[in-house]
Amino acid sequence: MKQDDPETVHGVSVIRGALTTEEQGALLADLRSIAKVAPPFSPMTGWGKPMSVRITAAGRFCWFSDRKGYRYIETHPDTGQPFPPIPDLALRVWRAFETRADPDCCLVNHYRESARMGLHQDRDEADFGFPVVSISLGDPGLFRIGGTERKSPTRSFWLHSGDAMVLAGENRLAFHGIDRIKFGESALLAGGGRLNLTLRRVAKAD
Ligand SMILES: O=C(O)CCC(=O)C(=O)O
Ligand SMILES: [Mn+2]
Repeated sequence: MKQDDPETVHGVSVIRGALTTEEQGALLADLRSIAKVAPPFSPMTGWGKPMSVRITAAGRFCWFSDRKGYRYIETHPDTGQPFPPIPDLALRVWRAFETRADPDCCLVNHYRESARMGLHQDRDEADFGFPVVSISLGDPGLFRIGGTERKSPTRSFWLHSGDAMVLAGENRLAFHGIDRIKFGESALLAGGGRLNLTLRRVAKAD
């Protein structure tokens, strides 16, 4: 794992190739085990349409959305079971950025061919002093980031397999999303697609 100083891409800290190809394969295997016990699902948006991304999680919390709104849940919506532990490799990436406490949520997003994620803020966590750390696997995703208001100007850049990125400081509450992916460009996922892990601290750290 590469833990050297992150580079700044359009004002965002990114470690390009934080995970080696071998580590990406190992993390993918961990995610497959997670998906077996916590099957990915498509949360409903506020206006009753399913999101194009499928999600699952590891750790204590999983983000969830339905007509009642957004929140974190502690048991899988279909199985009723708690989520499996966060993979070690993902914890090691988090600790390269934040050592005061470990994350209690590792959200896993799966983008298939035409999936995207609209501009949003990550603001359902208790303490914005903790970062959101993202790890990308598989096909490149075009990441867009703006400011703390929806109408703030945005800029975008590609996130590639193995890249780690952190939303902290002035970027912690920045609007961001994924415009599209370059489906089939990476060989990591046999059928194509992109996986993104976001590590978060949802509950207040003791
Ligand atoms: O897929 C990504 O890179 C971003 C994911 C994201 O913003 C989220 O899950 O809140
Ligand atoms: Mn987000």
